[in-house]
Amino acid sequence: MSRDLLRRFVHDMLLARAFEERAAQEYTNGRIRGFLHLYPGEEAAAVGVVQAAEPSDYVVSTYREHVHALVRGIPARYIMAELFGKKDGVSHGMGGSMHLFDRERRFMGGYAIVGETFPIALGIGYAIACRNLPEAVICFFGDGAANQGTFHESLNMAALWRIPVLFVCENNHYQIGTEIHRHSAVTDIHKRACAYAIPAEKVDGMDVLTVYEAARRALDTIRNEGGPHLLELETYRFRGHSMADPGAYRPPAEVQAYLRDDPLAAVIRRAETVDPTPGKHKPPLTDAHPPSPFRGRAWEALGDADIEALRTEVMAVVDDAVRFAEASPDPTLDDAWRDFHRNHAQETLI
Ligand SMILES: Cc1ncc(C[n+]2csc(CCOP(=O)(O)OP(=O)(O)O)c2C)c(N)n1
Ligand SMILES: [Mg+2]
Repeated sequence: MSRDLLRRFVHDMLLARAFEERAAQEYTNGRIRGFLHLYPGEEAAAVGVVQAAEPSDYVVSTYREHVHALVRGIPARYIMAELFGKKDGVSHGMGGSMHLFDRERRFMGGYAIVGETFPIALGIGYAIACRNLPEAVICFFGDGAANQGTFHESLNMAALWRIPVLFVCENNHYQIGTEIHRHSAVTDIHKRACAYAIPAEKVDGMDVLTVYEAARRALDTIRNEGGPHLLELETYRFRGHSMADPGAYRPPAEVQAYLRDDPLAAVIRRAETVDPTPGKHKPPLTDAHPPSPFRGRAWEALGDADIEALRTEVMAVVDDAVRFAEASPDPTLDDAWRDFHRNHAQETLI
């Protein structure tokens, strides 16, 4: 594995954690209002999958989407400004935390409605399939969203029409305060894909390298053979569902156990260790697949100084993002009115 890619993973995971923890602080300071759903604990999912995508692929995400947007390349300052509701935000302050959108980077939105992402991804994928392009859509969703009707409708049509969508379930075991065994009859979300003959795999979502490999394999298959694919990433959120939720429904021992499995600490440990041994990576949990491209390859370790330099770099990026967001003006009523009319002008009535 290249040292550059390893450095990229460490950089993105550090930036993700620092950005989200700073957003929590700014929410407490009263500078961010409304709902704020944070991602600490789940970073390996967004980093592994989005890094495996091509710039020509599309990403559709949920309301817990800041990190997907960051890894996709939206500068932290435009995301933070959107969280602050400011005019220089990526959605001009009209969307807030749950509605980041950047057409140029093919980041097709965060969505607040659970299950809303499926038909949107399907529509984009349909347009790709009609033109026979070598592109794919990545559709993130939570374990709770797998119980929405749109999940089943969209999987059925994606399989039937061979639509190039990679469905990615971030299974963090909770739907707000409801634990997965109390909201799902089948708790292995990937097993539901077989009802629509969609190939699916479940992997350790706390290990960024494992996630990256699985996403690469899935995207290769989509590009070479067409049709959808589903990945289930087992992960955990360290914070409550949103800033309004102290998360008291989770046993402290459970939270402690997952904290010991921190994906950020894990990638740093890995980056600091030269990997001499074939087969030491955790095998994926299900399904036969080709050998990992990383297995048996040594990589040059990053030293303490490299990691410290990356920490300093991301802290500077986050500080700059907050300064930028503070300095940005509020949108005016005229701005809102103009956006309203722009949307209205593009409505198609049938
Ligand atoms: C259609 C709909 N129903 C209910 C809600 C309220 N709601 C917001 S988040 C959420 C839980 C979703 O859990 P999951 O899909 O597991 O995602 P996670 O928050 O764990 O990332 C619910 C029920 C909503 N936003 N949309
Ligand atoms: Mg969940």
